[in-house]
Amino acid sequence: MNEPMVTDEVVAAFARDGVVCLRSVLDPGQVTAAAEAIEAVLAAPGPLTQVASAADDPGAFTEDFCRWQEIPQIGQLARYSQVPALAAALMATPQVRFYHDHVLVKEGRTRQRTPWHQDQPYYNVDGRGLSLTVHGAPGFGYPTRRRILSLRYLSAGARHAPRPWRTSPPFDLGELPAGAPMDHPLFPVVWPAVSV
Ligand SMILES: O=C(O)CCC(=O)C(=O)O
Repeated sequence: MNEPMVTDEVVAAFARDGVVCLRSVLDPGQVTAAAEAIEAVLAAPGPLTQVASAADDPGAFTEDFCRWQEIPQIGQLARYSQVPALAAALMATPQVRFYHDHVLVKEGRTRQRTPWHQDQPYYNVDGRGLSLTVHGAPGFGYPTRRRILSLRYLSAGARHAPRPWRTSPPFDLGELPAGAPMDHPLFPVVWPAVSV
């Protein structure tokens, strides 16, 4: 029988450090789907796309957000892969909502560093969650392309925290009050798994 990927030790490490590395979460077909999704995003950038590198950068750093409803591979991976179950186990939460997808591509030779930061100021949520981990990344000095499909999830403890500034990504949540659970069609429940 396969060992569980998220053991008690892994949960404890995640609670302590805010980050763990889980390998082979996606099968080869899903990795291919993620690569196709990134190509589709680059071929047809959405309204939230941004280039975070300078005009004279020898590469480029491109980001895009919230494409899961248009690009089926992202929706499938975000909602119906084993990722939501792993997120639930790591966050030790009885329910998980999908928050948003984030595609980050560093073209070869880009000098654009990602400065050390944490994501809480970007987000319209408070409560127990993932976004307090400090992270950063160097440029990408190789001739190839660095590709990331990042899937973000919310624990049951996440609460709406409207900000006076533009969040990243920005969300128009209408009348959802401050302090309310993130019960909104933009953030579907993905764990416990729902049938397709
Ligand atoms: O990978 C990077 O360059 C930046 C990643 C990042 O800041 C993020 O995912 O929030």
